[in-house]
Amino acid sequence: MAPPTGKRVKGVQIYRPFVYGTTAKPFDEKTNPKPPGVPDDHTHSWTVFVKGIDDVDITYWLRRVQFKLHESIPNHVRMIEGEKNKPFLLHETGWGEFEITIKLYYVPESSEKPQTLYHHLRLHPYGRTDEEKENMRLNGGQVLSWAYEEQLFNEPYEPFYEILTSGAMPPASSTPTTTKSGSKGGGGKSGKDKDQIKMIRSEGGVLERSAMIPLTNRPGQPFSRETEQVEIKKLREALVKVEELMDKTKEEVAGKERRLKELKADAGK
Ligand code: SLL
Repeated sequence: MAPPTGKRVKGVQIYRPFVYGTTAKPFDEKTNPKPPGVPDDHTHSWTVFVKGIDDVDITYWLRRVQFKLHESIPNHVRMIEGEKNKPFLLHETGWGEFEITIKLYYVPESSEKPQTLYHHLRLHPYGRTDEEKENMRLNGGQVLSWAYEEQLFNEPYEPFYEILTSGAMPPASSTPTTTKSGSKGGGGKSGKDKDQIKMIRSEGGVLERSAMIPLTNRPGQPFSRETEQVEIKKLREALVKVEELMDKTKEEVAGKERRLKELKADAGK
């Protein structure tokens, strides 16, 4: 961690969305043949990654990522250096699921300490329902376990603030702001930039160094406002169900209390 340079930008919080997780595929002669030299007991190939939402570059704030794998894997601690416009990723083969420790190292200008995430490598289809598991199986046999996360930089140092915001174009007026506080958003961009923003937004994409979430899902990009709305709808429906169950339980309790009263009254006769 480099010593801090400059002052902190007070009252400003900047967040940057990112995605991390694993993608696994069983070995199969036709669709995923086992490369030579892979041990007999290995059943899957898999990838663990950290990347920008919609695959935008994140190496301007994330310098390197350490993946700590299961100790049974040779050379199980791997450091991946950031390469512009490329995800931090690592390919492996194996037979079992385990927890991967993912340590994020930020660019030196940030003066931020590294942070650790934990992720369970999934090799086998999973889900709350059989339907969810089946959907996963249909996805070309691939098992995706991806998580959306937001990295928050609270009151970043001035040089880092410049890095974070230079090239982060201002969002169009109807879209979320680049900084959560919105106090310094790199304003005053030309009409041409705004047209570009509108165009990219209408296609559901996000801009380089922006904190925008895509509007819609596209192939290979499962995180968007659309997904969020679907999740919110599911939660609302679940809440209605819980309320119905609670009402039913209350009615049952009231019925039992009435019955108890009757029995007591009878016993007292
Ligand atoms: C399990 N607790 O029993 C877990 C451990 C370990 C997985 C899983 C080895 C790969 C290699 C491998 O897949 N280990 O030898 O390179 O399920």
